[in-house]
Amino acid sequence: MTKDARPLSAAELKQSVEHHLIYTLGKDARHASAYDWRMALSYAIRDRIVGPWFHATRRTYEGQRKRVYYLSMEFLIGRMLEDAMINLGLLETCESAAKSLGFGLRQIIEDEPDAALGNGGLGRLAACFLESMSSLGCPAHGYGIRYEHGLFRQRFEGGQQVETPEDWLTQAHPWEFARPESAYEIGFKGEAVDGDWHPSESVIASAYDMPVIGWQGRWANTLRMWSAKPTTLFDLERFNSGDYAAAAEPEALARTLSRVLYPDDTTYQGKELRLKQEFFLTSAALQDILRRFLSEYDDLTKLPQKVAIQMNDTHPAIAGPELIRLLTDKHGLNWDEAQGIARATLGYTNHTLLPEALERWSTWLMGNILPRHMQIIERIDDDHRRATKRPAHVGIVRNNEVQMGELAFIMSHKVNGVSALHSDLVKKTVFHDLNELHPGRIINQTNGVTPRRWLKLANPSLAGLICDTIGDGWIGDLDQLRSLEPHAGDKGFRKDFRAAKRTNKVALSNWVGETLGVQIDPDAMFDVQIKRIHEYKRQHLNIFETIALWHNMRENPDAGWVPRVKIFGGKSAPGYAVAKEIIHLINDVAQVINNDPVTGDMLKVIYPPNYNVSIAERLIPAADLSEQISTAGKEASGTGNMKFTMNGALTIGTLDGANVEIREHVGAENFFLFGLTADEVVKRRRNVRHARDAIEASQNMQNVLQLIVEGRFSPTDPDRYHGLVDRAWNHDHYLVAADFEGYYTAQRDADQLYLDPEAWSKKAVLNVARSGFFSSDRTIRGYMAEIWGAESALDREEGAA
Ligand code: NBG
Repeated sequence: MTKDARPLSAAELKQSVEHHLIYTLGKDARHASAYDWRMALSYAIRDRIVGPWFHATRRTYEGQRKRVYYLSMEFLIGRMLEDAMINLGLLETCESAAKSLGFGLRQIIEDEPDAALGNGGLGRLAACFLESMSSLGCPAHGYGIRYEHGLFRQRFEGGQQVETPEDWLTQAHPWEFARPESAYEIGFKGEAVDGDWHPSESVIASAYDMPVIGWQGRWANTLRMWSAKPTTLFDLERFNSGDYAAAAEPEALARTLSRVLYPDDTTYQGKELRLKQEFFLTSAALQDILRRFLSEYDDLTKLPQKVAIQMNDTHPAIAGPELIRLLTDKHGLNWDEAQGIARATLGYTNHTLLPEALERWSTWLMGNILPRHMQIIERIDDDHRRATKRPAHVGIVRNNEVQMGELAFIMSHKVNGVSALHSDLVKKTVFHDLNELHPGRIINQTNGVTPRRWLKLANPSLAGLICDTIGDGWIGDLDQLRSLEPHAGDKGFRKDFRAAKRTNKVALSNWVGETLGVQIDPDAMFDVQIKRIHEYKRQHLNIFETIALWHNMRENPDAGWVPRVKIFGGKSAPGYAVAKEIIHLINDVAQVINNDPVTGDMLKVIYPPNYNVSIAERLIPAADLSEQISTAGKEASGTGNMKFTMNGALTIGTLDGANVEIREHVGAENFFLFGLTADEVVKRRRNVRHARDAIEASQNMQNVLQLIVEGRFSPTDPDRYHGLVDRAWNHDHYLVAADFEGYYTAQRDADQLYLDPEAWSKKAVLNVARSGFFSSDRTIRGYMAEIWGAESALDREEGAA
């Protein structure tokens, strides 16, 4: 712990909160609302972060450390107050200070808006990485966009998803520091002649910094987010002539750039504004990186020794051409030198193989928005063609489109996938040819999640039990969970473990009762699927199984069924009609099942709207069963799957993404496996009758489709799901039918095990004990050693890696 982060007493904290209430917020304690107390407490906590933050920056400069820059269009950070309190070790202090000030800490924590600057796994991974880089003392900056509106809010109307804008920034954001002095001009369009680009449009990227504090407050890095501002405030001449709308045009144009997060996840749309956002983030970050580098060193050829830049997916892939442009056009380096430096500095992480997600821009659009970059891209492509003698079908510019995956690959010294299976498929499929031309460039870094937020913060009852049993070393070194293994055989420990789970289940039941008005039984099995709604993730497989189970329960109500609560959470992209139909079906089915007196408490379906990080923090600790049921070969990794394992849920899943490694780690006997493998999926699809054959062989599947098609769940609109049922028979691209029976059987195996709480909890304990590998600390160490060549700036005695 640094001097600046010395322990703070509750009395000192109370004083600091009072001070901020009065002098920062200008509020009298007698009239303070929850919001005021939250802001005052946040400023008081923020004060404690500033010390370690300055210390880290100083240390990085003094040691001339290599710095890592993580470029990402998304950082799904969620709430920050509790996370900061926990990493500073101030949770108890805050509790007593809150008590003496007369407000409830929980209420204050939950008053904070959930910063939803991301869509799903990719954005949440970036947030876990930031936290781990700080916990490990890896000198790093995150670079992102300060979207005014994060991911839309989801409501259900008549069971259908309705989107409304999210507005986290309408309140002051206490964790950020505006840096108006860090501003860069970002140009678009215009003309490029002989390396001389004259943009016809431009905006200013203006920085906002958020400190990211690591575990035990030993180190803090910066998340720098760019907000777009106009180059000229408004056109005074037009204003004076009375044309107010035209006068405000420059401002409107700029604000649009950082106004909203694109709500698509694993789909690419080809919208001009999106390309502009990507360039806005990338150019601002690179200008800032070069400015910082040149403030310390004068030789740009040394850039790769002191700087590593990671591209989170292809979204910032314009970094290759932009870095070359800055090095040649602005700093006078020659082409070959610049290209070499850029490549040695850049790394690229691929997060998906779905063809609809691979970004490509028409050469017309690229040439129009970024004319100079289009020239550079063509030259990179020509150089690559000449240097590698590649086959004709390989290249960056193909079919009049710029392939961003190929561009990112060719401009990076390392390309990584996010799980062992995924990295293997990256080599065999999307980048097959480039992998042959550049053997060794593709490596794997299996994803991870931070145990500070996903175990200690989200699950205090289990975290407390673990600390009482093996101490608290696991929080900074998750492999230590191994020492829990012998306790799996200890009856007393298992009882405590079940009690911790039950505490979380009771809390969730209460919340569900209060917010959704549905009573659920905390002793039922809580079966949870939370993630974006997508056909490949197969929420429809889950709801089909629910329907089959309900039908069978009704046929034979006294067969000793294991009570279940099926819980869903997740948003669909607004334009994704099939995913929206699945949401509608889940809600329709819930309506019927939850009101059926025959099945009663034996089966409930719960779908809280507006799934986000905070809801995940409630659901995961309360889960018994984790649904990871994607079509094999489609889910690059998954990270929710890891959070469930860490929190003692058993997984029912396919051999997809990181499920494969989870199963290897926890043991095949502690995992409910079903379904086709990635290879089998490819083969099965060749049989055009695959769905028909599977349905004809499954009475369950026939019953399900029959119930749906006859309008059992949509009595006022019996035709509602004809399209869905037709697709199940005739266009089942994700092989729901082929995997259905295996899934149904695995579910019944889960029921059997649940009937024996001792056996179930033994397996659950082993899942926790063997989840150490899935810490994002391990992942970040891998990136540092194998991609970035970066070292921890913390000494061993300070708890470095
Ligand atoms: C997602 C994958 C997930 C993976 C996360 C983080 C995109 C493009 N990809 O499987 O679908 O866990 O990335 O790597 O969002």
